Amino acid sequence: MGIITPSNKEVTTFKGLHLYHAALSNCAMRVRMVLEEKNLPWESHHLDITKKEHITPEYFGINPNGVVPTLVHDGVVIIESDDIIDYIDQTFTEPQLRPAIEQDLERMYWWLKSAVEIHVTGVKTYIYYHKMQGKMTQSEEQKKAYEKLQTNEELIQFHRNCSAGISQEEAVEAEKTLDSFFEKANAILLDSDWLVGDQFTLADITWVPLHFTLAGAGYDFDRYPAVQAWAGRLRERDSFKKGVLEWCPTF
Ligand SMILES: N[C@@H](CCC(=O)N[C@@H](CS)C(=O)NCC(=O)O)C(=O)O
Repeated sequence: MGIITPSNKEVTTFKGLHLYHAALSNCAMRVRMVLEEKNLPWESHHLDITKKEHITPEYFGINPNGVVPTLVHDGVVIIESDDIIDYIDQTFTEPQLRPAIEQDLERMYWWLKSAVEIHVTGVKTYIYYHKMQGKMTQSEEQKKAYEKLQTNEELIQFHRNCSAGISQEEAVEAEKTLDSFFEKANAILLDSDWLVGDQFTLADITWVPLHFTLAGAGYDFDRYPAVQAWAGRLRERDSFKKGVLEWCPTF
């Protein structure tokens, strides 16, 4: 996905960095952390997703999936958190948040893509079941408005399912998916401070908001002590304090 042509042309006149985001969104936390790591000034367009502020024709005209985050840089619109953080790192190169070695770069992208791939079936399902039940339910009227704007079938199905109530079986499957990734992360982090090579990269920034929000939703990280130690190191960074905790002190 990455760069798109928005139907809402207003944003194409924007100058500088503008971020459409939500305080509690783990996808938005990644982007805020990267902006802080690079010390870049940015303008906030906050949308309270629990109040459905993102479900408007104006916002779907900027992000056709109607999700946060969306970055607008000098009128260029970028969607999908993994593509956004990659774009920022390639555009504003200091400090570099990617490894120099090709093989490590592939590993870094694997962690980025994996997080996006399991977002709905793993992360969102687990969090909505354990933490957000009731909070994101759409009324009949909201459902109609949403389905008129939304063309992404996976998201339509997810929100229908959410309003009907995510089942325990789905939540258990989501947990299994998450377990497989955190087991792998734990094995890597037993011998290394960071997920890829010996360098702090976009891979760590991608996954630490998942640790933060999943822990807040009751996911048991005590099974993964090396992951816990890694999250502790990340929590010490200013980018975590500013990009995550200042917006969302607790999840
Ligand atoms: N693949 C997208 C997922 C974005 C996403 O699902 N964002 C959530 C917050 S973390 C959202 O906007 N949820 C509101 C909704 O689904 O209506 C990305 O990585 O940017």
